[in-house]
Amino acid sequence: MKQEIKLPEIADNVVSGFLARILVKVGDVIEKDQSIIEIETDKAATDIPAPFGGKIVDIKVHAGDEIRVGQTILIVEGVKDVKVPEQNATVRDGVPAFAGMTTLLPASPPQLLSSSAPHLSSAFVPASPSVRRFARDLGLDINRIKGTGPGGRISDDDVKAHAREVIQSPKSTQFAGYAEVPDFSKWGPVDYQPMSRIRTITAESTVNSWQTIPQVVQFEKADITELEKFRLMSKAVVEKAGGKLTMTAILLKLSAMALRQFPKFNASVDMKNKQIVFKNYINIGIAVDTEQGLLVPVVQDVDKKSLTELSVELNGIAGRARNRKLTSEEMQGGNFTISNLGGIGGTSFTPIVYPNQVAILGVSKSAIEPVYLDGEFVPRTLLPLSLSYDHRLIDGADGARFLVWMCKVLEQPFLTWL
Ligand code: CAO
Repeated sequence: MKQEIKLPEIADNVVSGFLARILVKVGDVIEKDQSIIEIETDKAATDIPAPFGGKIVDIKVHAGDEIRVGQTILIVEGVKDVKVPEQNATVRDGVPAFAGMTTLLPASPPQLLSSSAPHLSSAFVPASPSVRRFARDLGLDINRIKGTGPGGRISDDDVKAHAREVIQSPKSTQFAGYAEVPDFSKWGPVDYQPMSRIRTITAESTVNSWQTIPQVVQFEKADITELEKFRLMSKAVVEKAGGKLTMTAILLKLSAMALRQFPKFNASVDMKNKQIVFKNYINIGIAVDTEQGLLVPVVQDVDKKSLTELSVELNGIAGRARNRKLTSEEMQGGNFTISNLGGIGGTSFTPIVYPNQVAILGVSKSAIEPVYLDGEFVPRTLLPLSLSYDHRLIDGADGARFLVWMCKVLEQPFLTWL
């Protein structure tokens, strides 16, 4: 009696797979559960076992084929043990799998092979999971790689050859140029203005940051009711010294303390050398809004200066920024930045981390709000803060701890003296 062996279900919603190897040949006498073919999907390489034994009289598939569930693989004669249609399925990590199945993703969660897993398309690319992973690790699209193996199968060497092509292509070493914008005058009158140097630098630096730094923003409101009283009381002293005791000056002082307390925030990520650069000095950039655009001068050695000294220096650099009198040294070497938009308004915003820094503190406008304290609502002055940080180095819990610490000190500044 002749009997067909068909491709059984491999996993939920996987409708087909790539035939990597045929493990038997016509004339072989196979036993039930003997592996007959090796099939690969996006997530796993699987040996398909024979559901019954017998002599192989025909093989209906070829290496390199995409075969679908239910498609005939072999014809077997002299069939033994025909009542075993489930093909020795086992369950691994909650996922139905066959004996001999190799899950290629370490500690793969069950859903990887479940209904959320992508279906293999009819345009299935013949490449083993390890080759796919290799291409993915190099940032290459497997669909663009030409396979030189049987049936166009892609090997490691094909991936390497494609990588060499990409690296050597002029496009990868030369900037391809910005995209053309449409002719807006088709829809109404327009004026053209050349982009200033400051605008160009801001555009390039923010794009650099956006493309290279995975950013997360943490929000918090600090109760600065008591601090505001202190600020207003102490204003005159600072004014005598030629400064202005504003929230920015206070945050400068406080940020220096926070950077000492949380050194990760005073660091840079060096991906090229796979290292973190921890800095032992504390220089903080201050975003200054000028008529020409945004400038970010840097206050050096903030931790070594008093609040009065910082207020005077802040006044000086903000003035020089607005009068275009900053030196290039004053624009360099920042480890962290403060961007205070509270003098203008707004309840919150998400500042962008500067390249080569790992965090920036955004400050919005303080306002009196009702706060539930000791069983009643009382009016308190709250300062909204937003901390954007580089998730390559700083985890969510680090970000939350940093901002909570800052808020506590803003609420009770004397805590830092204890
Ligand atoms: N909430 C409420 N009021 C605030 C405040 C806040 N967060 N921050 C400042 N103010 C008040 C100040 O107390 C001051 O009030 P008075 O004139 O009544 O004293 C007023 O707003 C103006 O402050 P200032 O701008 O003179 O002083 P500052 O030291 O607080 O800020 C500077 C200096 C340079 C940070 C600010 O002038 C500036 O340029 N901010 C814009 C920053 C910016 O553009 N950021 C976006 C960059 S992109 O991320």
